[in-house]
Amino acid sequence: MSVNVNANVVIIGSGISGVAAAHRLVNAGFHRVRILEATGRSGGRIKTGTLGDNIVEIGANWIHGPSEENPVFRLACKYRLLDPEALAPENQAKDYGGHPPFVTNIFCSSGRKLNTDDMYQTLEMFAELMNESSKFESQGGEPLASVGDFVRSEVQQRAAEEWKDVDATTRSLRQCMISNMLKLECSINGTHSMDEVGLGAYGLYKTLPGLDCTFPGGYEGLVKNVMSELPSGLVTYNQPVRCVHWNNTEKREDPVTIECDEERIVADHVIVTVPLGYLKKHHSALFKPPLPLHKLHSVQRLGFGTTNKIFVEFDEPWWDADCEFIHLVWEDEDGMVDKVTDIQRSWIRKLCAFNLLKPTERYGHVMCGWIAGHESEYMETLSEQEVAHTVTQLFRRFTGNPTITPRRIMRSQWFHDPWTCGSYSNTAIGCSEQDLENMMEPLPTKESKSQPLQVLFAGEATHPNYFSTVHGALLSGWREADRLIAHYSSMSSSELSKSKL
Ligand code: 6YU
Repeated sequence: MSVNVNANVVIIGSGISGVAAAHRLVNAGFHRVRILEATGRSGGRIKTGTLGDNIVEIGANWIHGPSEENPVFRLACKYRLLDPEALAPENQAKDYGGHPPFVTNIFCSSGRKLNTDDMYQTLEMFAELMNESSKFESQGGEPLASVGDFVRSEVQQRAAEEWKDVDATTRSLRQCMISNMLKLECSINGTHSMDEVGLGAYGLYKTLPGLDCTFPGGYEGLVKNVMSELPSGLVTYNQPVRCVHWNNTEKREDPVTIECDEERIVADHVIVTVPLGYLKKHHSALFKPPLPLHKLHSVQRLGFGTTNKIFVEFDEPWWDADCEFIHLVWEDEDGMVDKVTDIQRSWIRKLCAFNLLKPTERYGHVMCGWIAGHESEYMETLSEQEVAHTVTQLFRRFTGNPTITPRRIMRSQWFHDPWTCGSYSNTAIGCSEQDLENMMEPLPTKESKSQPLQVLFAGEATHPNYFSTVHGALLSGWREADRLIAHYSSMSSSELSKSKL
């Protein structure tokens, strides 16, 4: 459809979902679209920075499942943003269910490097259990409440059989490896602990085929290219929205008023794309009247946790030449634990794994460390010097080299970002498909006789299967734009002339 639609649409947030919604609406002939963005930039959780001369991703890293079905991949191809390997048909066909295999080095807290083959069986068992965890959703039942409980219980049972000939030291080390893998899963899922991720709902997240790839020029290139196709001045920066007044029954012609610090903006429709972390914290101030209870409960039930990155650059590699991923395994953690008891003293234990930035010719010897949960949130409160000191001690311990010193260290701070309040969403215990449905439901709800589609909701936490990803966010923006487009397409010409055309 392309018509001249005069409806006044305001989008809150200039992350990928907001930008995608604006793009779709403008292309369909809506010419009164604007985005209000709290910060001074577009991209939100897509944020490219630098470490020395290197481009690094402070937020989203990979295209998860880069293949034809993935709209981020299609756009990245269109704008020529990818390396040739990412385009290779064989890479698009690879399907690893969200857990791509990396060439791995494993170091222990006593300063030893393990033979990865010795841990192969344990890593396989863990991968199998994660795969099994995702099956309960379609089976309609869950033997235990959380993914963490399931993994621990199954490892115990399977170890009794499969590890029965193994000596106590090896058995203990394998359990320590499970602790490490659980911590890594916390980072992947954006949760404090896998004990907080619901087992039955875990399978709601769907993966796409394709070997995860990165943007050599930075993920922000995607946002910039989409933005370049929008009219200039469409985004108002440094314009935080404080309150959305909807169901304005007195002035039917302007059902929504958006309150900013120094301006009140009227609109026919508003698309809210603020992160779930922001919604959890500010919903009561953000909506007048408040969100209906069922929607509010879904905002509260869905999980939204912190995953941060700590980039570390070394002068020389101390890992194998072909290594892509490094695990740091604490040898006193055989309780299959993914959280620390004394966060202030031991937060560093949660910094469990690092991926090496490749190719080395481009990045040098830079790795990206993953740290999730409350330990990660505490890390954000420390000074850069304190973080650098503790990270340096960690590497000295695990390499057994008392003088090794990183050249540079840089960390992200997503929890203390006031417009994000964490990293991404997850299906916490008690969540179901219905919560994601509720998240995307526009206001007023269907039962109401008031003017429809006053407040629409997009953003990663509103996608039923691709929540927590860039492609999920992008698709949610298109979905809500399409909802408005369909609304105006279905109006008769007399209705249209009376309303907004
Ligand atoms: C992906 C990846 N990736 C790592 C890290 C992070 C994220 N993601 P936005 O927040 O972008 O925009 C909202 C805007 O609203 C923003 O600009 C605000 O400033 C603004 N705003 C807020 N309040 C406002 C107000 N009041 N007024 C006005 N404006 C306001 N995704 O595909 N690949 O590698 C990663 C990663 C550290 C933090 C990621 C990744 C998530 C994406 O970044 C994120 O979903 C989208 O960018 C969100 O876009 P948006 O528009 O919705 O919001 C198997 C299995 C298990 C299941 N889980 C699997 C997890 C897989 C995901 N993993 C991701 C991991 C990494 C590494």
